[in-house]
This record gives sequence, C-alpha cells and structure tokens, in this order.
Amino acid sequence: MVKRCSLCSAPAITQIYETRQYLCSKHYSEYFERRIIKTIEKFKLLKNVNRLLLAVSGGKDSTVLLYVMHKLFSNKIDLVGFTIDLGIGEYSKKSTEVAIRNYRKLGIEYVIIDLKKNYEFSIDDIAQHRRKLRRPPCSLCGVVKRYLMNKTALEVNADAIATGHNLDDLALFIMSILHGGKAEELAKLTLHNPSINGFVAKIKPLGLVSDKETLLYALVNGIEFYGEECPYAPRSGFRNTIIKILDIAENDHPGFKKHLVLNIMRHIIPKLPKPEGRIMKCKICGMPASYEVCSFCKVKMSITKILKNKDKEQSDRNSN
Ligand code: Q46
Ligand code: ZN
Ligand code: ZN
Repeated sequence: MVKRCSLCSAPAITQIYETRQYLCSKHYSEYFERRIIKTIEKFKLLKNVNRLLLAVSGGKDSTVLLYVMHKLFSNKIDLVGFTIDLGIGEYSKKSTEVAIRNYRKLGIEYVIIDLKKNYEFSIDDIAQHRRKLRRPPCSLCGVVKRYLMNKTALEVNADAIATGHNLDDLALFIMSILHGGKAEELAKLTLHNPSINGFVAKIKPLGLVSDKETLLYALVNGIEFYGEECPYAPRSGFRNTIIKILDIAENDHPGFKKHLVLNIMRHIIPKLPKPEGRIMKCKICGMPASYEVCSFCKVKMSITKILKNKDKEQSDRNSN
C-alpha cells in the first residue's frame, strides 16, 4: 500500500525516524531546510556574516549547500560561489561545468580558479608523481583546496567560507581519529571554525544532515549535480570499512551518527585543550601560515621542480 504524507496525504517519499512521520516531497524539503536553519541558529554559524563564500565542487553536497543557502539566505547575505578546477581529467572538467551551470541558473556571483593555468600544476600532476612527493594525492589536494578557499575568501572580502561537509563526513572523521588514538585532534571537530590568525571563518551548515538526506533533497528538487566519484578517492582500505561500520550502526539504530557527533561535541571536546595556531605569514606568498613557508607553497615548489626536471629529461632525450 502507498504510504501517505502525515501532513497532507500526498504520496510519501520517506519516513523521518525521530517523529515517525511520513513525508511527501514538498514537506520533506521543508523539513530538510528547517534542519539547516536550526543548525545555523543553534551554532550561530552566520553570526556577523554579511558575505559568504560557498565552496562548491559540483558534487551532491556542495550543490545542495548552494541551493539551500541561496533559497534561505540570499535576501539577507551576499553569496559568492567558489569552484576550483583541480585538473583531474574529465572529472574536473565536468564537475566545474555543472557548478557554473548552477551559478548561472541561480544568478549568483562566482569565482573559478583553474589550478593548472594559475599555478602551473594540477592534481593529475601530483597523482602522477605521488611516489616522489611521498604523500597521497588526497592529502595534497586538501592542502591546495584549503589554501585557495582561504585566499579567495580574503580576496572577495567574505566573512566566512561554507563547505558541504555532512553528518557522515563528521562521523567518519571521529572514528578515524579515535582509531588513530589522537583524541586531542577531536578538538578540530566543529561546525564553526572562527576566524583566527588570518584564516577566514569556516562553517558547515550541512553538518547535521546525512548523506542520504542530502541526496534525497537533491533528487526531489531536481538539482543538477555531478555524481561521479573522483578517480583518486580511496576505494578500499580502512576508510571504507569505517563507512560500512557506521552505516550498519545507523541502520540498526537510526540516529546513531547524529548522536555520535553531538555527544562528542557536547561532552568530549569541551574537555580537550584548544588547538594552538601560530601567527605567521608565508615568506613566499604572504598568506597566513603555521610555518615560515606555507604548505601550499611547499607543495607548489616540489611539484614544479619535478615537472621541470621531467621536461628537461624529455628535451635531453629528444636532442640525443
Ligand atoms: S578531489 Fe581531491 Fe577529493 Fe579527488 S584528489 Fe582526493 S581530495 S578525492 S574530495
Ligand atoms: Zn505532504
Ligand atoms: Zn605560501
């Protein structure tokens, strides 16, 4: 038998575990948006924010973030979309195209950075030379994204940067930290990183909604997103095992991930020492840094040196 929405009797598309209500697409969208508003209010995510940079990859989470923030807040704060073309073959090309289509559809101001054109290296270059760089592509890609997000936020005078991290990302972060035994690193788990030492504040408005809920919102609202996974995303190993464990726990005990995240935030993090940040300016690019040379400039120097040597070897071979 078709289940009916508990609020309007239209066909239901889902059931909410907390209230046991069945909801149709319209009432589900309203419920999802209310959850975002509640998170923003409870954690004061938009306090003193007049201009917000939205980090959009073109994927599901950041695109839903873009649509929800536009729908709920574009009449109160300036929104600026921000996308990096990381130079990961077709994946970057297509996801950037989707992001641009969405910006245009919503009529939102946006900034696109092409990593290869602007900085002479791409994440494909990094992946190709991962052995020499001695770090996996995702770790260096993270350095690049964090740096460019902060730099762009400063350039466009944004008061904060919103990212599309969701509940599943936060639960995975907790489990990975606990497994590694570095409990003090849990202090980094927050929906609101205040502005500090030249780093623009960062917020996670989707931090208490799950992957599945976000996907459902995208589908019922006909939001276009790029659904392919990055070719460098870890497909096996420890991370995926934790994801499976968390999904089993959530299935058996709906609300498990939310309670895990909120309990850690409420009861563990306040007892941990606050992470210390050093105030420095990178002597190469002048951006805020924790050391004399920032992580981004270090990555850029290493990869450009490798690429130059490769070009030289190639031209030596050609001339012989
Ligand atoms: S884009 Fe970059 Fe991700 Fe691709 S290389 Fe890894 S971190 S997986 S979200
Ligand atoms: Zn309804
Ligand atoms: Zn630098």
